[in-house]
Parts: sequence; C-alpha cells; structure tokens
Amino acid sequence: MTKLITGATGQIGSELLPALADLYGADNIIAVGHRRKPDASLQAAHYYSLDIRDKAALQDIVVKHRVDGIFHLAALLSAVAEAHPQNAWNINMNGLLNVLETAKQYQCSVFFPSSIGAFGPQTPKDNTPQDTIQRPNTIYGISKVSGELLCDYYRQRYGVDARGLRFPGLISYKTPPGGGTTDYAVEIFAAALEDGHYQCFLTADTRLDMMYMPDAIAAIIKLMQAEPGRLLHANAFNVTAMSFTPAELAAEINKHIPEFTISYQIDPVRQGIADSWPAHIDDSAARQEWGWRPQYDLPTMVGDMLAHLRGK
Ligand code: AKB
Repeated sequence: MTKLITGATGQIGSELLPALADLYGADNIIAVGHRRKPDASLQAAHYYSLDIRDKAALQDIVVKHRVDGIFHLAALLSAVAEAHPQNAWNINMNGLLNVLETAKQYQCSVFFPSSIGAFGPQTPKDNTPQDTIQRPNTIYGISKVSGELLCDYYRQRYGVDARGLRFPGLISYKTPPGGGTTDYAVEIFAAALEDGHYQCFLTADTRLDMMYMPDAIAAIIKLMQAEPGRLLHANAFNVTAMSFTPAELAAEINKHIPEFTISYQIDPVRQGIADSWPAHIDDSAARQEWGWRPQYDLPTMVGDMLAHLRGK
C-alpha cells in the first residue's frame, strides 16, 4: 500500500505524514508539497515539489510509486481565498479535479477535507445537521461544497472511493495554518506565552467549532479505514470536538497564565466569513457510521497546547 499526500508540508499534512508513515512504513509514503520542503522529522522517504494543477506530473508520481490512496490536502484557506478568489477557485477546484481523475484512472482512494465553510448564512447555526442547506457566500465555501459534490459524482459515476470530513478550525502546535478564519485559535497560544497578550481579529462572542490536531489525524485515518458497507454518507461528514468563542478560549488560557490579556480589533473580512459559518455542528452521522469520538475538549486541548509550546 502506497499513500500520497498533497499539501504535505501544511498544517494537517505535516502531522498526517508521520502518522501514515507509522501505519504503512515511511518508504510507502509519497509527500507532495509546493512551498516548503519537509524536514527530516516528517519522515518523507519520497518528496516531490509539485503544483497540484499539473495533472501529468501528479500521474507520473502515482504510476511510478503505484500509489493506491491520495490524501488531498493542498488548498487555499478561507481568508487567503477571499483575497485571491480566482486563484482559490483554480487551485481548490482544478487540484481536486486532477486528483479525482487520477484516482479514477489508477484506482486510488481519495481523502478530501471539506470544512464548516461549506455551509452558509442560511444554514441552521446550532446543531447544524449533516444534510442541510448549503449556500456559502465565500469563494472558499463555494469551492468546498463544489468539492463535496465532485467527490460524490466520481464515487457514483466512476466508483472512486472518495471520502471526506467537514473540518472545523484545527488547532496545533507543530505547523501554523496559513490564512484561515479560525487561525486566531492557534496564534493566541504563542502570543500568550511570548507577549502575555493577544489582539484578536474576531469579536469576543464569535462561536465556532474547533478540533485539536491529534483528533483530526485520528478522524482521517479512522474514516479511510472504515468498512465501506457502514458508510451511508461516505463523503463530507460533519465532525467537531468543541465549540467556543475567543473570550472562552482566553478564559481557559487564563487558568494557566493568569496575567494573559486579550483585546479585540476586528478584521471585517474574517469576521464576515466567521459570521456566515455555523456555531456548532451536529456530528452524529460520523459517530454512528464510523465511530467518530474526539479525545480532546477545551480544557484538555489548552493544557496540552501550552505544555508542548513550553517544551514539556
Ligand atoms: C479556515 O479557517 O479557513 C479553516 C476552515 C475552518 O476551513 N480553518
């Protein structure tokens, strides 16, 4: 079994890579990145610098290494996508199309990360159902809901085993996210430790779903290993682990760093994006169909983040 990861040096990729290397052996993992080269700790036996829009180059790698599974993580996040809508559409959609075409041609499974961004202002904000209205008003959200539909299409029309999750904001200490709306929930930790203060770009009461990275990695692996017969949805599963506001996160950090303070200077673009997203999604389909169960809640995540960042 050989697995290829696109976006391998990004926030999710840099932690999924060693997890897959443990599972399948480092020699059976192909890391594909664009901007950064993975460091030695990422255990990439095979690394290729590749623009995901280059289908021929992707297919050469898949054929050369007899890849049978593609974890397609390369994409622009919500805030950077809003700044460059054409690029976002081009990279997010044409990248996924190339991956699905390659999977169809060479019989690979596909993992595709969707997002809470695939919902929109008309979606119910609380206990957002698995199957509900999706009319996002951001280019990121439009690319994510289109990606979900494209995965469904390749599954139904060509039998491609395309599976996916709708991730909330992901919190991690190894690799920073790049250009997301939920990035505040990562930036706040380094700021708390280094400066004792964080200036947040969302309002104190903006409630969004979040997840700690170890749970996100476990979810990807568990979904991809799930018995296909158990999956009624297969693709675009709601998953969450906690839901909090910047004020609540700051209060939790205060339990460890009493002198830490937070202030608010709102970025209208990111606030507009956040306001269009749900506050708390219902992930019961993932729990029922493939046994999703997160390990970390707000207090355990904050304790673990601070311990790692302090080098404990
Ligand atoms: C972003 O903020 O863009 C991402 C996401 C929730 O999809 N973290």
